[in-house]
Amino acid sequence: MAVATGVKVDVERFHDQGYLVVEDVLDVERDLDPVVAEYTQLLDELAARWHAEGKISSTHATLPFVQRLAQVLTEMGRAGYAPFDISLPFAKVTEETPIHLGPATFHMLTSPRLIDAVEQVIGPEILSNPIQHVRIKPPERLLPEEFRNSLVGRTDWHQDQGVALPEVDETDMLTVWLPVTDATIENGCLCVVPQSHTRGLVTHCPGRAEGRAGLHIPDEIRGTDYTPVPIKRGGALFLHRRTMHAALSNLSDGARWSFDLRYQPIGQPTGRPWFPSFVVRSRRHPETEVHDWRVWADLWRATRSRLASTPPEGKFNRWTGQEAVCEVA
Ligand SMILES: O=C(O)CCC(=O)C(=O)O
Ligand SMILES: [Fe+2]
Repeated sequence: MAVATGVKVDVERFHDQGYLVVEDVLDVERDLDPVVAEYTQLLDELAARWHAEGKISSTHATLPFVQRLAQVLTEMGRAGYAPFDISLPFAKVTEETPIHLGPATFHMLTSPRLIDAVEQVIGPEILSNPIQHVRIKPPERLLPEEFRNSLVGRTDWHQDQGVALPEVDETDMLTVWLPVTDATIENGCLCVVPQSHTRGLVTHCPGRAEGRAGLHIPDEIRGTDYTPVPIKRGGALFLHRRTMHAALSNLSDGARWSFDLRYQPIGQPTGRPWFPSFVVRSRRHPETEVHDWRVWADLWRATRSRLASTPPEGKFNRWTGQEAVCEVA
């Protein structure tokens, strides 16, 4: 149902707790259904192409979306997920590296009602930060072990500040997590440690310890208390950049599908300087706002070309694995 009035964000509670559920920030029919349609078509096209190329045994066209995705990914391996994501990898980018850049996704990212809510937290000069992902997680039991990573499987404990470069430390980067399907405890909603944003940046360790799929906060640092945050589609979870969070496994029979997006005041560094950002809203310079999805798509394509010839130098995060707590983990 379309809601005409604006969303009131409890900014005080956000700053106190480090996270906030904002309900009905998107219109399900206008903002989310087109995204589902866009991805359904994408999966259809990819399955047809990969089948024609002999890479998969069937187009699996009779399966419902998420079972079809699981089947296609099982046959394609990890590379099969790349065309769905809305970001590029850190390394080995070529002119052919896939990325999803569709109009419905752009419209969701720039939905005025969502940006009105974001504005209440970070002010009216708003940049879209390029640290952004789609996570379409099929039931865990349908995927092989190699997919136990945070895009398709469960997500380990981290602070978003901890997975970006130090340039992001003094910014007001806000994480906006949007469920496309209702997020429940069973299907792998996010969990947060309330008020953990007040503890400063904590050590993250590379994923060498058993059962870890990537950078994570060791349990000794995190402690044991956390809160699962189920959210209905149309709502959003706002996260402070230092709030510790993770996602449970998808133990349901359906999809656990979300986008995570980030916004920050214009002029602040993004933490991934080699990727493109753009102005979503500027009261001061409205002429700089990007409203055409093709402009956004071209920004990423131009970035891809640049990275194909000049890969980013240096490290992609600040951790070495030599931190004392990591060696005992
Ligand atoms: O959805 C997930 O599994 C992880 C999301 C996340 O870490 C984020 O939104 O920052
Ligand atoms: Fe995160």
